[in-house]
Amino acid sequence: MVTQSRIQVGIVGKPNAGKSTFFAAVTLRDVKISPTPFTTIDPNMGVGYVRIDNCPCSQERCNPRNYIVIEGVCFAPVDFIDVAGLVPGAWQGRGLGNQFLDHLRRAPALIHVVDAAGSTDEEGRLVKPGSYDPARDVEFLEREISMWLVSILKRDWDRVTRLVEFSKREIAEVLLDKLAGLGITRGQIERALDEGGLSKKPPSKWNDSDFGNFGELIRLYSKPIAIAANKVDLPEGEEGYRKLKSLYPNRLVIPTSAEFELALRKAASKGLIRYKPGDATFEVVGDPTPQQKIVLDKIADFLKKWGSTGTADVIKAIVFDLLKYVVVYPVEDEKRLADRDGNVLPDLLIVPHTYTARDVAYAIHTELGERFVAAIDVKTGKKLSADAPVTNGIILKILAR
Ligand SMILES: Nc1nc2c(ncn2[C@@H]2O[C@H](COP(=O)(O)OP(=O)(O)OP(=O)(O)O)[C@@H](O)[C@H]2O)c(=O)[nH]1
Ligand SMILES: [Mg+2]
Repeated sequence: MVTQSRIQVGIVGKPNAGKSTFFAAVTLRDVKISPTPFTTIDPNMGVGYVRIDNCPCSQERCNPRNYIVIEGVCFAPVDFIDVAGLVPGAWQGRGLGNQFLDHLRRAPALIHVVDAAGSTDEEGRLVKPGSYDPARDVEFLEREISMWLVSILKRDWDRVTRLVEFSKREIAEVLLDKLAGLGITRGQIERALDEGGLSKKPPSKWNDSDFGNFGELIRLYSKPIAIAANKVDLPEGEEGYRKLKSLYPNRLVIPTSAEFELALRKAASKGLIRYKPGDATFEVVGDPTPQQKIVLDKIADFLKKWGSTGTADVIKAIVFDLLKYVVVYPVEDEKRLADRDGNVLPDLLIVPHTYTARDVAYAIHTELGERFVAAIDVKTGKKLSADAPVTNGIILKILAR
């Protein structure tokens, strides 16, 4: 059985943007949601899923163990963390400050839930929809995330200074020790030092703008952010979404209605409708009350217009576009695509696209990595050497000593 640790995704944004609604919609956890700022104080953690269309289980009868299959579509678990709202100046202690972001240390990517309808100001207070410019949230929130990284960097900076200037350790190495718990790599640190013009600058000479630049660069490389342009179900949401999309043409900006997704998932769990996350439609199978029928009709119109509620698209975009991960199906019996006990495609692994066949073996089990001889791409029958990269959707048999 594969025991690879799951991808963790942090949900961030200002208060009242819909973070907990998004979280509840993807994890079905019952959490506090309300139209007042700072509803969430302690973080919510839960498991949601990334949708994998065209997985082999659309044709095979799978016996999944570490993922699920609904109507031929695969869903792999992802951990989500919903934290308190950030306001401008959080890094200086405004609102609830930024210390709570420490819960996101392990997350390799973030979802920024933005109130695209402009119905809340920068502190999350309700305002007339359309009267607040959602682009301001993108600017301030990303700065707050950078400043959080800077605050971690600055903790015990004297030690960095001593190690680099007196013990002559390399700055990249010292910073790696300091930042490794954030999932930051040496390559990312070197790149940020280089681009910030800081590779040669003694740590004792770093000024606020050096810290700021470094924080900004390391955020870009280590905590990529997808933007969920939320509340597009409100009439003002569409314009806000279009504005964000045109301001940030090279970013992932995805229109969402977390509220509608939550309603659909709740209706599905009550047996009122047939629906799975990411679907473009749903089917009424139960007996909704007239009130429920009105809501469902409204959501059906929304889906016709937007194609989906967007939440599943955000998760897919994070895993496959932002993080560029790939899906691998390890099997032991290549004829039956099964494990030793005949379970068909029991496991699904989501790994970085830079992973080699041997890295996958290590991800399955350290011992398997150590005993790795070669791998077989089951669909093509081609043999892969240890250093061969894996491709998305590959079914892999590992040959070991
Ligand atoms: N119209 C609409 N309202 C939404 C949507 N998502 C959330 N809301 C509403 O926005 C309000 C705030 O939602 P929450 O999920 O509590 O927001 P939050 O970002 O977690 O807020 P804090 O915990 O205070 O930081 C609630 O009234 C939600 O019902 C959406 O997609 N559309
Ligand atoms: Mg909340």
